[in-house]
Amino acid sequence: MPSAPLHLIAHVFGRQHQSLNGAWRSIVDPYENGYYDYRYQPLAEPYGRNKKPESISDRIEYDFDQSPTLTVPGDWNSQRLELSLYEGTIWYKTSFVAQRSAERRRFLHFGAANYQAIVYVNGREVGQHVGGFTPFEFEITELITDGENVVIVKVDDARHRDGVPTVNTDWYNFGGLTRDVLVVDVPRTFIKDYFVQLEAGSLERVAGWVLLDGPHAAGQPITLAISDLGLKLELRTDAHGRAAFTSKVGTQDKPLVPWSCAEPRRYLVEISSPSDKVREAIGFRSIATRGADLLLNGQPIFLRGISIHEQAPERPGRATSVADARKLLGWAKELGCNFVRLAHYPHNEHMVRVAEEMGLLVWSEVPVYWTIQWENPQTFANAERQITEMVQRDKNRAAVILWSVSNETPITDARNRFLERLIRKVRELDPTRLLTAALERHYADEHTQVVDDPLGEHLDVLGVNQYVGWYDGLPAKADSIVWKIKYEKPLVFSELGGDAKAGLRGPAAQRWTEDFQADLYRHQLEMMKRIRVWRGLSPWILNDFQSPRRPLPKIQDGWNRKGLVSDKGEKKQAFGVLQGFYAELARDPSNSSSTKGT
Ligand code: GCB
Repeated sequence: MPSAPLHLIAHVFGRQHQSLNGAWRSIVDPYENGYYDYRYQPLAEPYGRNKKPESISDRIEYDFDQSPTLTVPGDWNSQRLELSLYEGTIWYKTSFVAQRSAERRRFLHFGAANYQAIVYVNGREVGQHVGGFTPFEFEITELITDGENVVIVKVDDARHRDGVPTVNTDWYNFGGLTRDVLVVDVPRTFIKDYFVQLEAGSLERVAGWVLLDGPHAAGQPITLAISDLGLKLELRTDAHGRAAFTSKVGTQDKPLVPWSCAEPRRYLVEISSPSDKVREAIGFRSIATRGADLLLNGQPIFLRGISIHEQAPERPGRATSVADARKLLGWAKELGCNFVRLAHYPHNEHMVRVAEEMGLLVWSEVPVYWTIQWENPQTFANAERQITEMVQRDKNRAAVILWSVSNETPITDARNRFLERLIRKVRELDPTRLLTAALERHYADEHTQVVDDPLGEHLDVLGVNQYVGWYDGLPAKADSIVWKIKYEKPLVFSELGGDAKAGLRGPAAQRWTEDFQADLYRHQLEMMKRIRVWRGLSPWILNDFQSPRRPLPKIQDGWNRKGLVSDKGEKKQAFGVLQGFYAELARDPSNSSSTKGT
């Protein structure tokens, strides 16, 4: 079976395209009857063929056009009550009108489908994709017919022990075509991809490449211009259609204003080839470490963050739209954040683009979560592919400063080898950003927490999840904890926190109350201030999110309640505590890491 080609088209929303968002016909198929026969062999004519009876005696046992619809983008779970805990296959069908063209090529692009997709166009299988949170696309130029064209997708969100993530997570397994679907329309030879960023560690030089695809990709002239920076480069593609460059950027009259949280400046980059032209607003900034310091544009920065799941604000289901991104990230801004951890998988592209517009730095990660099969080569290939797609999609986003390879993974040799390979892969794909992972810590004695995970050696920034005061004792326990960090590297507490049911009040000692959560944050903040290498935090989490691991009636009811904002949009007391701390920090950054600490 063909799998989706690895190289994605850059900035699909900026290309000529037709959106396939909207109501798609759907067939729920728990036994995969539309794919396998009664001997469990793949059918010669799966539902993807979209067969219709040709005579009154024909027996066809499905009919997309009489079947109910599901909205795309969107998870199926929140759209129909009977699908709320459904895991398995649903078939989707839509159609679009097009004309064949000798000059144009068409690509069918999916923002994401959770978890596995098999795609058919006009009855032919065009390919498959595994991984629920990254984009994929197939060229369909030769399959287009004049008039109506039918797209059918088998989406299967069954969890697998060898998958990425594996069967066990603390988030809802939302299934379906959860992100935008587009038909992208490009010239025969077109600008497929480009990487335009500052050279690692530099504020003066841009470096990157442009990739042409098509019959005339080799030896072609390419112009790359950033007129607001007085830059115009004349390049030529090599035999592979690629043109690499490095150049000084900015002039005396037009100096580079780096992208920053206070001034998220972006520049219009225009790339043209003989047959194509693309434009995109791109920001330029540098990100580096020096000892335990994190430097944005050469200046030390403290990450005032919050973790976010792709949970829709104020309703069940996945966040899918620009409006959702604005709402979620608007809360982060209100909190006083300059940083968001987009957990635990790549979020939709709108989130990253809106974050960039708002001046929020981004940590982006892949769902290498808890207990992946470290020894399984297929599991590695799956993770590697997901991380490649994540980097490909967002490599030109100035907001993204950290790629994270994993979350709370148990230390073993096999795990270390797996993650070290993944790190090497990301560094090859993107030499400009920092690498991190959300690590665990352990106790050396009753009061000493130690971070000495061997993976730390290979990371630029240490992410550490810890729940002192929630899973680990009561909030006051934080007062006596001392931290020993093996590495002289910036430390970001990538998680901390506890559950509170919005509106539930009581003494601070009463678990599940807003008061308990607020008290926990106060103790946590004081503890973290004592750590010398502490350079940021992204507490768990911005808003309550759905998780089947959270059944407690009247309190959780299927929701992880560690949000600072409830599922109805109410802000809990702890929101104010963190907001107060961030306001203080923004006024006086020296309040973050005390030099007297451990
Ligand atoms: C964690 C996980 C996160 C969970 C959280 C919790 O350590 O990284 O996915 O949701 O704890 O609430 O327990």
